[in-house]
Amino acid sequence: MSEQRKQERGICELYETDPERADALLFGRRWCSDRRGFLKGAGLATMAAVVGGSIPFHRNMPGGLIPAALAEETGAFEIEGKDGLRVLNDRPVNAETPPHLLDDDVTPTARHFIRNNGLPPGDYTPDGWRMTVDGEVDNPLDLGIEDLQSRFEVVTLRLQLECGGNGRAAFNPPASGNQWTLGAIGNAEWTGVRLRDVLRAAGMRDTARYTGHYGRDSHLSGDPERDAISRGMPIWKAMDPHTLVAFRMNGDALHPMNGAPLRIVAPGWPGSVSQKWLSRIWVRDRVHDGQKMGGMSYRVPRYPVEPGQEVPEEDFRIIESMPVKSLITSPMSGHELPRDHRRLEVRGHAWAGDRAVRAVHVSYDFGSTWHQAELSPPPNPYSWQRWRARLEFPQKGYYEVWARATDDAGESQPFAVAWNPKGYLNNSMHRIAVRVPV
Ligand SMILES: Nc1nc2c(c(=O)[nH]1)N[C@H]1C(S)=C(S)[C@@H](COP(=O)(O)O)O[C@H]1N2
Ligand SMILES: [Mo]
Repeated sequence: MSEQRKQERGICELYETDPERADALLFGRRWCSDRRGFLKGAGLATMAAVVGGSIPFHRNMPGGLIPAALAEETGAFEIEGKDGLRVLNDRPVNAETPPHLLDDDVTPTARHFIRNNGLPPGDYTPDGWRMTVDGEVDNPLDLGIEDLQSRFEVVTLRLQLECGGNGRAAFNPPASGNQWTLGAIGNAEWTGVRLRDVLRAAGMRDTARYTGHYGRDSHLSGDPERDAISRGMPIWKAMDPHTLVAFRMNGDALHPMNGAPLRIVAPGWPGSVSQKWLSRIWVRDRVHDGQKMGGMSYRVPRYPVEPGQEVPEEDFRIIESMPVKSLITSPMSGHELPRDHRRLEVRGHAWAGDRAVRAVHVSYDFGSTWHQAELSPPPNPYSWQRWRARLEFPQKGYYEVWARATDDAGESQPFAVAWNPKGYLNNSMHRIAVRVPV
């Protein structure tokens, strides 16, 4: 546990305690575009201008150091093909999208978050890539991407993918792991084949209960015997027609950090089920026991617990569907209305794991009154849904706009975080600040 904590320390935190190591880690990265080139040759005056003040101890600054002030800024570390993401960690790479950059109905690839547990494979070319299906099947398969395309129906769907730990940063007492705020969610358009069709072609036996997924990334330790992550799902979820083996993202090849050239997309469930860099599906006669299936990984207590409470491991259950949630994607928090304006369109998305969203309500008086938003149906099941509300503020002042979605089973988002030891499933309401000047 403490080892994992060390390895998963956020880069900003690392800058505070050990800037030289942070620096070394950053500069060792292949997937960083060469931002440091700009800083390396930069004189002290430029550096001071960038951080917004003179640097009294500049003589002590290690060469090539990216000032923490800059490191904390969105976009200070760039990942090729990604735009505006906030990098939480570089080893493994973890990056989330600020809510106002998630306004599109279809999340552009450049704005889809990244959650890596290990080190990506380095080779993402589709030619020669193979995936196997074995275990509780009569005809084990060994397929290339072209085989998938030619043997099975190819479908395109908009699918929500959210990390089980999205929102962890709000837990108190804090939970270890990536300190995601709001942006470990995306709704890209994925093209691939139905996992169901592949499993049928493999002649799945009656004894099949669960899938076990394997990818070509490696464990952080470098030990080839250990998997970075190997999770799975019950057969009924694998057989859902919206669970895909995907080879295209928004009409193009997958982004290397989003699992190129082949991945599972099991929408509505913790993102960890959606194996990237997919190489094997092991059909099992029992619940899979791969890396991060056991212990407290992607598990929550079976009953409500007090913040900070110790929960015995046998009282945990595997997370399945993610809970109902929404985001305000416009305006950005901190928005100030122009003078003499009182009206504002507020909009965003809502989603509900395996369920659909039935309603979204918005409040600007700290939850005293609620206004029903206009809500669009999903273009296909498992896509997030657009909502909009037109608000009129009664007078000048500071407001908070809160959004609360309700799913088709009547469950709504809570105001407070329902605490659990590993910081999963935080679906508390998103709120933004709005100022009405006059
Ligand atoms: N092979 C592999 N697959 C993986 C992971 C990983 O580290 N390795 N991370 C998982 C987790 S925890 C999440 S939330 C999603 C994130 O998908 P994304 O990085 O494309 O957003 O991928 C999942 N699939
Ligand atoms: Mo995740």
